[in-house]
Amino acid sequence: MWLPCRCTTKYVAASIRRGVSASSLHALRRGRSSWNSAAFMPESAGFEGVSGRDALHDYSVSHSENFWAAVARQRLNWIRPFEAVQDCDLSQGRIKWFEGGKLNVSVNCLDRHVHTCPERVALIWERDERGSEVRYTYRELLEITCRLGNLLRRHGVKKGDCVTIYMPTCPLAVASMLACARIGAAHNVVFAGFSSEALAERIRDAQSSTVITVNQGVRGGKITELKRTVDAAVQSCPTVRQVFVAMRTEKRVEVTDRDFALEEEMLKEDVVCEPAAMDSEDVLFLLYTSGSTGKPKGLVHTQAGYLLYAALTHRYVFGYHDGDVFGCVADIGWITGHSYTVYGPLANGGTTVLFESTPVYPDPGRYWDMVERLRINQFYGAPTAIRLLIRYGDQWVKKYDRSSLTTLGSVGEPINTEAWEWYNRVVGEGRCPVVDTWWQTETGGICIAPKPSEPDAEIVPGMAMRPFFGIKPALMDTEGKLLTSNNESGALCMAQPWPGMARTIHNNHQRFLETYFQPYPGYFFTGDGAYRSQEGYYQITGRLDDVINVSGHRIGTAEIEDVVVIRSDEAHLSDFILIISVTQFAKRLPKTRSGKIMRRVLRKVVDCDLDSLGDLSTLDDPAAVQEIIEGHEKLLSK
Ligand code: 6R9
Repeated sequence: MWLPCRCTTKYVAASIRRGVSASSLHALRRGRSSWNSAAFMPESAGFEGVSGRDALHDYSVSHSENFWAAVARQRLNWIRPFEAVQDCDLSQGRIKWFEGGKLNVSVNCLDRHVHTCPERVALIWERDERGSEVRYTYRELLEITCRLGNLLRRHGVKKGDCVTIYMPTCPLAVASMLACARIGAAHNVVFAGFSSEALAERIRDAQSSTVITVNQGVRGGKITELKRTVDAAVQSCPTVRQVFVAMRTEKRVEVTDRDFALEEEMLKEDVVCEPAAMDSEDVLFLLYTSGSTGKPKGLVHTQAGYLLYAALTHRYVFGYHDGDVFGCVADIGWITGHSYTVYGPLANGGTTVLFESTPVYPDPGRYWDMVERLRINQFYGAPTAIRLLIRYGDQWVKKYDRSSLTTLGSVGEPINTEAWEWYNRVVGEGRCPVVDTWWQTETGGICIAPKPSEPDAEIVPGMAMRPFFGIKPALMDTEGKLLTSNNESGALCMAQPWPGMARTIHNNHQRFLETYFQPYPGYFFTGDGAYRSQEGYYQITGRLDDVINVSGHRIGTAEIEDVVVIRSDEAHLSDFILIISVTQFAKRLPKTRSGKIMRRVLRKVVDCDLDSLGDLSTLDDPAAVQEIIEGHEKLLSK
């Protein structure tokens, strides 16, 4: 693996400098007593009559064009300014932002920070081997990105091509994404845990001729033969012309005519690479999510709108400030890794952690040991990992100094109250706001989260609560009518476009329209259900295709799981227990590799509809499904 060639004393000096600037920033923040919207968001100084968070949110939806134009001008570096802020029509599924504008995403993530602070740390690679982290400055990351960009160009990768990246979370994976952006190619990152069949399907659908991978992966102390998986996959991918192989371990692997040693080839390249001038609406990347039926969907995100939205949400949902260390532990193979490990933090000139390991390797203290060692300020993880860690006990958390933490984030699934409380009380010592962030691959960035809010505004456990700037949620009833009151549940839709939303499904615009825009004409349909409380806060109740209908009441999985998990809440439990007439116990549930329970599979098993289980390529361990099927057969035969 390409390592920065610097002496260690420089790391020490850099971290001391960072420590000083971070603590002086904290002092400044403490001194800010009341809301000053211009200090909070400089652009808002130009928004007439706006003072306070709620007023700023109102403005962002009622004067959406003004809001996004000001933010886009201020926060992105343009090669040519945009002419139109937006050209969107949700009833047609047409979404275009900042047309006429030209920019380069890698310049926005790298060059502009190299000009102002070349030695600031961009990446801290928390390698699987504990305590062996490696830091990359902005200057170094730009250098490897340029070498990679030149290499891809020399090998014929052009604007409009799509490069598949099958790599664990590591600096060369980030540089590969940015190198694609630099030369105008799209990237398609495939989670480096997927099987060769799942990889092949995604390579074929993306029509990639170039794949970038590593010889072997290292995760949780185990070696995975990633290059071998690529070899198997490309057997059925006639489009693939070349495979670049980085060396994560010392192990030599078998090479074929189409393989190139990535680091060796990079050495031959220049450290300057001319960035392509991209249109705002050119494709930045495809990212596949599993569909509940049929093929996985390659959601398409474009340049300016996506980057702007990732940057703005990163800054304001997590309260990220210059000098902070941001620790998002999601793999780069997921949208969370794209938006909050790579694009959001780098667009903001931040320091971002690349976590290669697992929450329990070498022991269940791994996250908190890392927080202490890297002085992480914002930690962003998934409820599934939190629930796992609760079982190992508080001592694994308390062993480490977490005083650097200021904000804790959660994403991927509803976070049940018990997990939320533990995260807040044990991990955050009650002093860090917990932000339960709701969003999707389709939305590009966080849409609903407790923050930003006024400094003393309440945060309700287990609720995503407040729409982000420019986001206007809507709830629909079963007849497709808009629900306008509070204290109601319905299908969660978005009534207005925002720059971060996906633009299409690769090769299948029709499916894009049918899935997201036709169910509720004029609205973007998320597929999730939500409850709007008396106070107007949103709580996600789960996927609507998982909803259980009891005597006309549509009950979301989150609502049931919350009462079943928290057995102490007897009052609630008695309300629901009636609907659980038959219980099947299972050792484990079918989960995706990112930790989401695939509830639709359970439903199909209960319905005895085993022929239409849908896309299972993202399953962590298909054996779990088999166990459930067998358990269900036993139950039926009783
Ligand atoms: C970012 C991400 C999207 C689906 C989404 C919803 C579920 C995500 C959630 C949440 C409740 C939250 N989801 N965050 N449910 N509360 N805070 O996870 O993207 O992999 O596309 O999944 O995940 O069901 O629709 P993606």
